[in-house]
Amino acid sequence: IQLDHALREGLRAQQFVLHYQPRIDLRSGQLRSCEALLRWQHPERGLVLPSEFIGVAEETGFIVTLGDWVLDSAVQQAAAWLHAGTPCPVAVNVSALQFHQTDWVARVARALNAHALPAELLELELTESILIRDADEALERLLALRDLGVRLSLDDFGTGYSSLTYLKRFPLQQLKIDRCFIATMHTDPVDAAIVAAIIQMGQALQMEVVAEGVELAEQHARLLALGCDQFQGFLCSPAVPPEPFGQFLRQAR
Ligand code: G
Ligand code: G
Ligand code: MN
Ligand code: NA
Repeated sequence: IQLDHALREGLRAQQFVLHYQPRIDLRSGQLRSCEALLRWQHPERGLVLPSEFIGVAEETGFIVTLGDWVLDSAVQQAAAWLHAGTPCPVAVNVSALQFHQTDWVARVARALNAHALPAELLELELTESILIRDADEALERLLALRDLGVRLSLDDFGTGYSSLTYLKRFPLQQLKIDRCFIATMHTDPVDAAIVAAIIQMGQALQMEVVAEGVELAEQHARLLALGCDQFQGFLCSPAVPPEPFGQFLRQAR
């Protein structure tokens, strides 16, 4: 309860910021897009990571308000990059509670309209648990979001229920391999085989496959050999504040 109060105060006091982590094309090495990751700049506690507050925000329902702020901020930032001549698609993490708001699709459309951002520059990262809760409702929403032109990505793939049925059924354009598999793919042959299988399956379903948490050149080399499309991870860069990311974009041009 105390943390919930502090979170609400923090949002009012503009203590939340988005950092951006680059996503790189494995073959060309080019910057393709980025993921927006929420940080709380607490006056006393310093930079607080989502693992310390997302859970509580989900329990109290504050994640809906906070998630609206994240969506609007990320869309505003992507529009600013576009107008600066350095367009970069931005991916936003979506919580179950947000996704299940009855007017969720309208909220997404409103954010895009408010900042005049072309929908294809916004990507929504969903987890398997969101899709499994009410598959019919989820399908309906995903189709509406696809019709808006927003890109849809399945986050943390491999850790949840991983039903192949819904991979086929849902209009998803991207699959993100969870970093727990990437972390051990160069030492554990079973994890290496799982990563290879996920990449093959993504390709068969014509989905873009992204590897998360790539830290080592060896992981990068193996992913490239396996035909993975993109990677994200400390090997390239952690999530950074908007200004250095903007510099990144200008250099990448
Ligand atoms: O960088 P990292 O510690 O930021 O992120 C930790 C976790 O918090 C990730 O699993 C990520 O999905 C989640 N997360 C980060 N930013 C957001 C956000 O804006 N909304 C939601 N719902 N989750 C987020
Ligand atoms: O939404 P998701 O769970 O994918 O959030 C990404 C999380 O992974 C964030 O906490 C981000 O800071 C973290 N992350 C990104 N790249 C790396 C990496 O190379 N290594 C590790 N350990 N964590 C990473
Ligand atoms: Mn994510
Ligand atoms: Na996530």
